[in-house]
Amino acid sequence: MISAEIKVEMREGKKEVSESAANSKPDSENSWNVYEEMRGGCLESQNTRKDQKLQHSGQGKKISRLYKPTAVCLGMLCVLLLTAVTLLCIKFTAERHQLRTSYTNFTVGLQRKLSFLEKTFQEGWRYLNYSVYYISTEKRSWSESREDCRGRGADLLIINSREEQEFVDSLINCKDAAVFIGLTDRDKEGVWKWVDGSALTTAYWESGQPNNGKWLNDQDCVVTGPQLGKRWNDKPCQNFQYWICEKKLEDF
Ligand SMILES: [Ca+2]
Ligand SMILES: [Ca+2]
Repeated sequence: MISAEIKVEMREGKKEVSESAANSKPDSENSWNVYEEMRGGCLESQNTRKDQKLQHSGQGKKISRLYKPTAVCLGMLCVLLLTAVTLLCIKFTAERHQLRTSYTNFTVGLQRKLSFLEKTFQEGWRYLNYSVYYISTEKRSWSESREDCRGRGADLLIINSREEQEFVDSLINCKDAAVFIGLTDRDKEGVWKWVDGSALTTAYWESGQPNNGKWLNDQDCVVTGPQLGKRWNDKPCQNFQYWICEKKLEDF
């Protein structure tokens, strides 16, 4: 009995083995499948990398296209900045040169004026309101007096204000005499004009003057002096008098 059961089990076992063998494939076939799967994976991987490379290449071209105008703009900006800086440098240099020239001219002018004032003060000129005044130390006719003033780069005094009149009075005081000024009616009697051609507007005549005297000559030239009360008197131009010159500082 027992041996019969064993036989049955052996037959069944053999059958299972044969079925199992029939169901199972050979190892070479499995290896091929694995190879095919790996190859497919590699190809897929290669294709993916190729696609990525193409994508990167496309992005690179896009970036390159964006960089070109940016680079051109930056280049133009650099050129503009360089031009602006150059122009500013040129302008700054020109202005500095102009400023230096102006400063030099101002300094030279100031030194010249200071030298002039020093020299004129030494010669006896006195200063008031951008004018200097000189009273002669000798007496001459009106024409000779004017000639002397012109030789000094000046002219006979023109009185424009009471302040100037009083200043001149203070200068004349020590002379104890009247001095010729630049006022005359030689061209037309009674029409008084200053030596610069301007008409008389404000006068400081002594009482009773001008009277055109007429003892020997017409009185056509004016003198002023503190001893004359209201200061001015017309005198013969041929008379010998001290005189006063005026030089405006704007003239030198
Ligand atoms: Ca006269
Ligand atoms: Ca007179």
